Amino acid sequence: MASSTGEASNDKEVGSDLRKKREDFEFGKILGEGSYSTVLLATDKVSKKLYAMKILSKHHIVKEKKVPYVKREKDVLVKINHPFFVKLFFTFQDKENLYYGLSLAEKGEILDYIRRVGSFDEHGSQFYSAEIILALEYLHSLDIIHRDLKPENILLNNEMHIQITDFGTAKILEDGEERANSFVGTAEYVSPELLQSKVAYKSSDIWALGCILYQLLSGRPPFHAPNEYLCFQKITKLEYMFPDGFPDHAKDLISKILILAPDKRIGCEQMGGYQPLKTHKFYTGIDWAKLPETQPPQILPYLPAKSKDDQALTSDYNIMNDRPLSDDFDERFLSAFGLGDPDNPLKSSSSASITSNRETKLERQAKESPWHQFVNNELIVKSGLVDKRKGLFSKRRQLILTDAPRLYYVDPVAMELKGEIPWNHRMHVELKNWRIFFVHTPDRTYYLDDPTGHSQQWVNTITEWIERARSS
Ligand code: 3S1
Repeated sequence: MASSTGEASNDKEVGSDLRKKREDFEFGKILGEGSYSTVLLATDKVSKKLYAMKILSKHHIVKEKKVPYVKREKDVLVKINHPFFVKLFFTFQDKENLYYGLSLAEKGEILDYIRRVGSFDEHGSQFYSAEIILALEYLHSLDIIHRDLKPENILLNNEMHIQITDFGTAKILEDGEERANSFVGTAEYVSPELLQSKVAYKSSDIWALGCILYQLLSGRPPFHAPNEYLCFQKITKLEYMFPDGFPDHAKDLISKILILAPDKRIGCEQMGGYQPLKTHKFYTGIDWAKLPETQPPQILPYLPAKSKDDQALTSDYNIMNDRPLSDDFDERFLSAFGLGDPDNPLKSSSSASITSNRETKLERQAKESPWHQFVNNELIVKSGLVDKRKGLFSKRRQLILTDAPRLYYVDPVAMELKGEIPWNHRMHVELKNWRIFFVHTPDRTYYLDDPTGHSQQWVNTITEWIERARSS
């Protein structure tokens, strides 16, 4: 393994004091874990500089026959010098491990931001996909194909610019070589040619970019499926759709990227390279040369406004959602007194009566409520159907508030508990209009739509329980 970094021998010959060693660093939290490596936060004890230290176990790499991939990654990292890629500052090794000192991407994965807000607005999607394009243009100019580009590998630095990482599966093309063999990347971003003939082209990375842009705007990748096999089937059949509300210029661009033939995709060499991609209408206003110095836009959710009568149910019970959030009709004072709600028998109970009759009510709830099975024997305070929105997609859910207090959501067709909005003392609820309300938690904002138009009642009741939980 000594030759894999080519530095152990150097160490002995020169006896250099400059070479860093494990003891020079204070190690902190885990930043990420892969199958063959762990990345730890590390502080240089002398300079106090922070790094992302990638540590690979020599024994494990040899045992799993990953030596060529480890070499590949280092070769690529050494070649790369561009603001949109993580930088390799130093390497060293000891008896057990290889160590790579990488730039720290303080803000983590772009994937976390997509999850947090659902999807990015047009400006944010334009900006971040433009940064990815510049990064790929640079990488491809070095004849390197990434082969596993995905939102988990697109990190953000403190200034919120991208830092692409993970070159373990990258391929450096030899002189005149146009394609690379064998490796298959992550299901949802993998190109059809990689699936079918196991060859990757530079335009296989552009395919992944198309998938990522689609995900930035809609919240999920275009070939999303319950398992890998179905995902691969969708890719080879080019089976994807744009949900309502998807911006027209982005649709046009993605349609020109997600093309089965690798030599027909916008941005590939045969189609004139990066120029046609960078001058596409979707990128109007982007100053490509100044991108690394441009202040990134604030990440805002994409909540396009549209007509009132939506609810186009698809076969898998997703609703292509395009409801107006800009409809700012405010019923804050109108519904402050509350209307009768047949689904919520306990609605008007005072705090005192809830506790005094709790056991009796629980017994009745166990007998009569179809939702009782999901709530761990807690008393249901309010429950009703809402559309739980993620990006441009939404799903019909039974939202259940209990006196724990907890907020559960259940798939009302499958009658399956799907999850829970984690209760947190720092959470708050925001009324948007008569149908839409937000539950803000430290990790995520939940966009909820009460199709009956009584969002105010949800806001009131949840707020009441937040305050009650806070004061007790
Ligand atoms: C393993 C799995 C590692 C995290 C942070 C997933 C890599 C990771 C990582 C950094 C890096 C991930 C690389 C360079 C970092 C991605 N700098 O800060 O979350």
